[in-house]
Parts: sequence; structure tokens; C-alpha cells
Amino acid sequence: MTKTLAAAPPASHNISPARRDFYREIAPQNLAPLWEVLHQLVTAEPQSIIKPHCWKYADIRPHLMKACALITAKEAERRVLVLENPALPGESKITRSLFAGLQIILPGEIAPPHRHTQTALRFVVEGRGAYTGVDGERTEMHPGDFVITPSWTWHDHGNNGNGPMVWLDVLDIHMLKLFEASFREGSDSDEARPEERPRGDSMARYGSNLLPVDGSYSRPTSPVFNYPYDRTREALEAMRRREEWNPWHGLKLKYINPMNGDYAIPTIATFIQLLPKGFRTQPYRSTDSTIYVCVEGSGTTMVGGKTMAWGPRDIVVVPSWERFVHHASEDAVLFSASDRGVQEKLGFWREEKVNG
Ligand code: GTQ
Repeated sequence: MTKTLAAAPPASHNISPARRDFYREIAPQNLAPLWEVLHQLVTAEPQSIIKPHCWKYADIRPHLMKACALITAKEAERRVLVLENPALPGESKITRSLFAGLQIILPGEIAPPHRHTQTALRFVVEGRGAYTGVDGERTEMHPGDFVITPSWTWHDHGNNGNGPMVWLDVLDIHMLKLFEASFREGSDSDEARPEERPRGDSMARYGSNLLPVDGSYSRPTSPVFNYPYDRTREALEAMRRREEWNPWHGLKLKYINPMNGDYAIPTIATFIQLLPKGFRTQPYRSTDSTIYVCVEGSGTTMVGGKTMAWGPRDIVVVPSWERFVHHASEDAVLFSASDRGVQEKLGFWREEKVNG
């Protein structure tokens, strides 16, 4: 079912009977000839098998609502519709390394506490009044907020608001799967975890350009676990006054961990960017397949001969090493997430900026 890079040699490839016999002879010893697969393993360039795609929120929302009629958040544990890359049906992958899904929680519902070695981000798409709790501290979520659940922290979600709450989950599930390092633990109770620390505590300690002297925080993930949209938007707005547009990105910022200036989540790099009305990015490609969420405005992304139109709440995925261009038909704000941080650490990451 899984398409692997080491697929069978192309049909045009003639293998002599003597060699074929040899391959049959060694196969029972769990041996295989590298020369038949070398160039499919070590490709001259990235050959992404994923497809560019746009999920229109207006098309997804009715299915999310229907899911609510079929299963409670408690029973589902996490009521999520997985965004499956069209090239990888059944694999729960939006890209080769990342999982993405839309999670919905209705007023009065809770998604019970659990913890796992996978790290999650939530990017809030619709609604207000829901919270997520991380190790006993809750944060209220608003549209555009970027919220983090670090690896191995207890987390639950609840909705004390009046309407449904929807956010995009992105998790590093497939990295943990690759390394066979997944652990999870449920809670004895499927009730919400009590609040043990006041709301805003992490933000006060770590999110004010101050750090506790002699602090003991030691996780690799940011101790700030909600990056509220109003502050993010303010930063973009202040910077746009200078009109210093980057030809490939418009105005683009990365979310950072205040402890070390690195990406807020080590496994999932996240960004926010502003493209002013009429702006067309110069062609660009990089080795990190990227998920975009439109927060405001509208536009199109051209990639691989395909033009995808997006508006608020729509989600787009762009494959590794395919050149793309974004065009903003109105002032647009895009959130994005990819495995860039991992690739940079390991020395894999590359980009190409074309001067159009
Ligand atoms: O909220 O903890 O979309 O554990 C997938 C797995 C969300 C979560 C997902 C999860 C969660």
C-alpha cells in the first residue's frame, strides 16, 4: 500500500537472466543488489510524491458538523477529520513528515486528558470560548492563535463557549513513527484536568522578554504555549509601514522559543506572513513541504501547473522542491508550518530563490 522510494525498477529495465537468478538466490538471505535501486534512493533532486492541494473550509465544515452528530468528543478522544494528502490516502499524512487534521469541539464538551511523545500545534480557525490545558495550565483560544502542546505534557481541551470551536492540529506523528519512538498514556479519568496554575502564568514568565533567573525550564519546546493572534497581527502591521517587502515572502516572521531563539517547536517550524493586496511572490522552492492556512484575505498559489485559490480558513499544502508563487488578491495573512527546523538542524534544508 505504501509507495516507497525503493520501488521496483522501471519495466524498461532489462535484467539479464543470470543477474535475476542471482537476486533470487540472495533474497532468502535478506540481501538485495543496491545497483538496481541506487538512483531511486539517492535522487539527483527531491522527488516529492505528495500532491499540492487546497482544502476549502466551506466544503469541510458541513462534514465536521456531521461528525459531531455521530460521535462525541469524549468518545472519539479527539474528534478530528484528518487532512490526507491526495497522493497518500489512508496514511494520515498531509506531507511525508507531518499529520494535520481539523478538530471540532462543541459547547460543553471535553476532549479528555492524555499525553504522548508527539508534539502538537493548534492553529485556531473558528469559534471562541474553548481552552486547551497543558500540564494543568489552561489558555483560552481565539481565531489565529498558535497554541503548542509540547511532547509528553498532559493536555485536554474543553469548550465553555456558545458555538463550535475548530482548530487545525499539526503533529510530528510521522517523525516519531519513523524513529519508532511513540509513547502515549491515557488518564484514569476522562474528565477535564483541574486547573493547577493560573491562566497567563507561562506567558507572564516567558512571553514578556523576561525569563525567571535561575529558572529550571528544560524542554526543547517553547514554554510560551499560546502566541495570540492580536500580538502577532500587531507585529506584522507595525512592520508593514516600512514597505520593505521581501520578493519571495512579502513580510514573513517565524515563531520562536524565547529560551533560545530557535523555532517554537523543534520538529515543526511555524511562520506568519503578510502579503499586501496585489503582491506576487517571486518563484521560490525549498525542501520543506509546507502547510499554509489563510487567516485573512484571499489569493492564489500556483504550483506544479496548478492554481489554487484560497480565502480565510482554507488550507493549502505545497510539496518539497516544487516552485511556487503566491498572489494576494487582497491583503492576506498566511500561517505556515513545515519540518524545516528538523532539516536545518540535520543540514538537509535547501531553498532556491528565483529572480523573476
Ligand atoms: O489533541 O491531542 O489531531 O493526540 C491527533 C492526535 C490531536 C490531540 C490530533 C492527538 C490530538
